[in-house]
Amino acid sequence: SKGIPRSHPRYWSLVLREQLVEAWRHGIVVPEGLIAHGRGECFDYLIGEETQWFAREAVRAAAAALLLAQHPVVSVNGNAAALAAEGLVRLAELLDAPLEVNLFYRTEERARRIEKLLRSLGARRVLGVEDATARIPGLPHPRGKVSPEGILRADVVLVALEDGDRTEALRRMGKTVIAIDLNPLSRTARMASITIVDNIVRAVPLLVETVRELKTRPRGELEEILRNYDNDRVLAGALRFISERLERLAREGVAMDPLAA
Ligand code: PTJ
Repeated sequence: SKGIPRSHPRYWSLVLREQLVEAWRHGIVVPEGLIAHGRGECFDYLIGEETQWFAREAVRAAAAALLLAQHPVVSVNGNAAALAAEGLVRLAELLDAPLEVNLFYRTEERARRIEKLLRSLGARRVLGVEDATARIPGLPHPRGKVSPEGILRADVVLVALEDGDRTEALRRMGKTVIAIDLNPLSRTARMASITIVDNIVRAVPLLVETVRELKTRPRGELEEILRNYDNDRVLAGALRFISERLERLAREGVAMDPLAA
């Protein structure tokens, strides 16, 4: 990325920030999305900025649920479009599922821009822009707008960086909700059926790879993966991982000596 030296120890983190700011300039991300990302970064630090076992397990279950679904839908908001558009398009393609633009701070202009971005990456079906004529019960007007062909009738919905209210409303509608959220304490993380506690930039490529791997497996095997999956265990695992990691770091010491390096 422009101006960021590759040798910088926080190179990737700076690149992601630049990507989000760029997407904000293009009217894809809202300013609130920049703040939301900052909260995410904090949790990414705590999990060591790597995909841990609890995320791998959730990704496997998510892939199985998406492959078993009758009407899977990949929901896309501003941050998801800025950070993972390409992978989300590939995922929808593999699943033969529609993408749906679904925004918390909805404006028709931004919805159209996100659709355009997804189409430029090869997306065939993008719902939720011109056809958001249905409503999620219990949510205020712009936030509740969905496509009757997409989220409204979906049995499994993948959401990333979502707000807890909408996750809860989707669960109340009887849907399986798969969430990608770095914060294991967020309402979304706790409300979702399957919670992938990982950075969207790592989780989406891993999900694409896992769907590709499991796509040819018999339904029985996918059902078995889902049956053995326990989201409470995965969330508890994430919390325990963080607390044990912090304990260990505190014990071993984290201070750096600039002269020693
Ligand atoms: O584009 P819109 O209008 O739909 O708005 C998108 C935002 C993200 C602004 C909106 O959905 C929102 O306000 O979300 P919240 O309630 O801030 O929740 C976002 C969650 O995503 C928080 O729990 C963050 O910790 C988490 N998060 C932030 N960055 C990442 C992340 N999770 C995974 N990967 C990230 N890079």
